[in-house]
Amino acid sequence: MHFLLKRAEKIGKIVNGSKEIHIVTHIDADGITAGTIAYQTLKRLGKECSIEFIKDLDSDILERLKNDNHELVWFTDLGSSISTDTPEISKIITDHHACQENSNKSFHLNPHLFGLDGSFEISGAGVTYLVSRAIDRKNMDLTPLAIVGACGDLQDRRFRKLTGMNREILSDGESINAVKAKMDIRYFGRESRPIFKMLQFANDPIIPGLSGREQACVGFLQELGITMKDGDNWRKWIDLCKDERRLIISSIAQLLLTKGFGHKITKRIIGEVYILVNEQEGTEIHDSKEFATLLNSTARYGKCEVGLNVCLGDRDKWLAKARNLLLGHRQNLVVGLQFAKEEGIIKRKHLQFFHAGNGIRDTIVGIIANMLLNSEDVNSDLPLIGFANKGQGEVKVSARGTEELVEKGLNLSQAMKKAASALDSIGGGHDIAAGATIPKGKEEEFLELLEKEIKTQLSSRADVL
Ligand SMILES: [Mn+2]
Repeated sequence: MHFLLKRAEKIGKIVNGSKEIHIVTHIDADGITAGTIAYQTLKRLGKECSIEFIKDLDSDILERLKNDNHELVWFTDLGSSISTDTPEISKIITDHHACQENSNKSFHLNPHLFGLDGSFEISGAGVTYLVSRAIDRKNMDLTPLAIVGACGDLQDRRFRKLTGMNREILSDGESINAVKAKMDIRYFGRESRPIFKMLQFANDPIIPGLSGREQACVGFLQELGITMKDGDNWRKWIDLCKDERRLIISSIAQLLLTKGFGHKITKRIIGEVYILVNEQEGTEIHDSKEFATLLNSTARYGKCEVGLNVCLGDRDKWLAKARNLLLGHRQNLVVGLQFAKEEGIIKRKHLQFFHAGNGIRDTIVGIIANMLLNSEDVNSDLPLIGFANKGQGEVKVSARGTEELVEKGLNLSQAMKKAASALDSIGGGHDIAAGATIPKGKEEEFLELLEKEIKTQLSSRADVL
């Protein structure tokens, strides 16, 4: 048995031996699904339990948790940063963020402690699921949540499908017919967005001439003879017949190839998508990526309880609330993207950045940075850093890279952590996407520190090759 699974069993025993457990989880799709898996597991065991959602595990929160005197605190999708200290809190941790090797503690389940890569082989929801399954095989019905969590953290991106330990979780889900993997177009919105909208927001890969251009997408479909409406309803990708889908895919491929994008990028159009079999087709919760986005749009606006209730199975009032939040989120992204473009992206030698001030919420500046980096208007050769005011004299920093840059040695988690700690601040995350919170007014100093780190990362790898 994999050592990781042995650790999951050990942690399961700690859960079994406790009566009262408080869950602390991260506010994003992976965090909400991780928290829900833990919560369901405890409810089923008849434990007394509670849950809270937080942005970062800062010293104020730790201080409060110490005073709260819970019998056990279960940190999900966060906590790896505190595994070596805070003995005052009796805890278990199921996280996948980068951690120090000396945090090899029996209460900490983290892929990085077992030679696995937490940025794509398993998510916070995934490791939490392993503990849940170790406690009771019946909890295998929670696999859809683990898959949604992995997709929420873009773990299917690198190989255009889930790999590593995620694959084992997927096969659990398939074995009970709760999840189904299939090859299809990878663009977001297959199930719930009009086709021209799906194309307009296509970003991995971008479609030259179409991404970001609504009218061009409508024209493209008209030219191909695709009927866009069925009566009063916009047709979606899943409403198209096989020939129509094939025609669109081959036309996009042709566009990419004639613009010199090459086969490696062109084949990214197609990949595995994950269907939650028990949900209604054509809704935002039938496709794992769309489900993750729905959850993100509850979390980013401080409404995690909405996402939690949807994950717990509500398909009525809470789902309606989540859909409303999603509409608002889409609107904010459109406005935010426009704002960042107008503010302008400033290029330096080893990075590029924008400062949104109060123009973009700190909770979505990372998504905006990612969308910009993958858009036609922005050069993707340099990592992109976005700043947004957080209030209380703090600034949120979000850094996004590309797979190509990571292959060249970029590790934004390390770079952000180092630059932030030089300012007595906290930063970290994943190699391709990381964040930090710094004091307002220190932006230039931070950029200089970060640029130095990135330069070192990218040049040291070049020496080896
Ligand atoms: Mn996560």
